[in-house]
Amino acid sequence: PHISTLGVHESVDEVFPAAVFRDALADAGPSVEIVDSDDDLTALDALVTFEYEEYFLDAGLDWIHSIQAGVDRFPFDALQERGIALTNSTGIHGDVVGETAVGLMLSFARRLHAHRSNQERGEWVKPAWDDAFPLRRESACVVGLGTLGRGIATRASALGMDVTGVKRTPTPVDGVDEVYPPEDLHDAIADARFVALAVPLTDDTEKMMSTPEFEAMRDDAYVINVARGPVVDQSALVDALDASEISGAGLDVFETEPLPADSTLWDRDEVILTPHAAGFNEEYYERVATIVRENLRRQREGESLTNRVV
Ligand code: NDP
Ligand code: 7N6
Repeated sequence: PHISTLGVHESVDEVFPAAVFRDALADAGPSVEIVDSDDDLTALDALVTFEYEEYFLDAGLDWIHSIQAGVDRFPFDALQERGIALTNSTGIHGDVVGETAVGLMLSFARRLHAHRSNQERGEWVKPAWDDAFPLRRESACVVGLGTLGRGIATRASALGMDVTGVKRTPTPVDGVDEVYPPEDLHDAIADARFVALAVPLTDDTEKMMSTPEFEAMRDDAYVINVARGPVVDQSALVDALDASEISGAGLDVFETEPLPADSTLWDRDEVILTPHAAGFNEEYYERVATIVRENLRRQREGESLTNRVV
């Protein structure tokens, strides 16, 4: 179908200004307009959005583009029934999320989070002699080896770490010494100092990290979650931290976001929380615009869409 009018849903403001994104697409072909949840979408052919709202389904759209890689909130069957194509933004976060995940590992190893907390109290406190450790020769297991997982694996490897990983098709991945299938998850995580989660949220991955997995992990290990909150059984994680089954956690995503004020995760020395910000960067809008521009070209030339999910 020919796309002559493209909407930009105001919810993209959560990640970048809608107007900056609209201007980046000014020469892309279609007329581009910012819409909000009160606007009638029926004049649009396609919509770029952060949130999913039910009224998108019956607006006669041909195509919805998600500015996130994770599209777990979209109803695939309902989109399919109405013939609405859904594309996502996988492919654009490997470097920044890789830097965030490995930054969390660096913080735990070099105690940066502890120093910052002491700074806020105006306290000069040295770490205990055996608190800090070198990352060289430590091991990381990266669960999910797509854009995010590879971004994490190459950076962990560059710091001298031994890297293993998990994915359903256990084919070799550069910089990853051994790739395990999901049924061998316990073997994969058992020796790792860091277990970094980078899978999409699906029926298979929901709560894939729960009590048995935390028990399988080393007592001095850290879990890093930059995937989706429900990939971790959050109450099992709290129990594992309380029981010292693992040492700590670096968490960018949570079962409920924003993380409720009464969550016991807020106030723990060995938990670093980031507000679903691992992917944030000043180039985000331009990276999404590149995918959208490419798909507009493909639509014009009758080619199949890239990053197509439905
Ligand atoms: P990709 O599709 O590139 O990678 C997903 C990887 O997960 C693939 O290697 C896939 O391999 C693997 N995988 C899928 N299912 C399973 C499973 N059941 N067990 C083990 N491995 C599995 O996606 P991205 O790397 O771009 O993003 C991954 C997810 O991370 C997104 O869906 C999103 O939820 C989240 N995300 C979070 C961000 C943040 O800001 N915190 C930013 C970007 C993404 P295979 O098919 O072989 O199993
Ligand atoms: C906005 C979050 C994704 O799935 O959740 C992330 O792509 C992006 C920076």
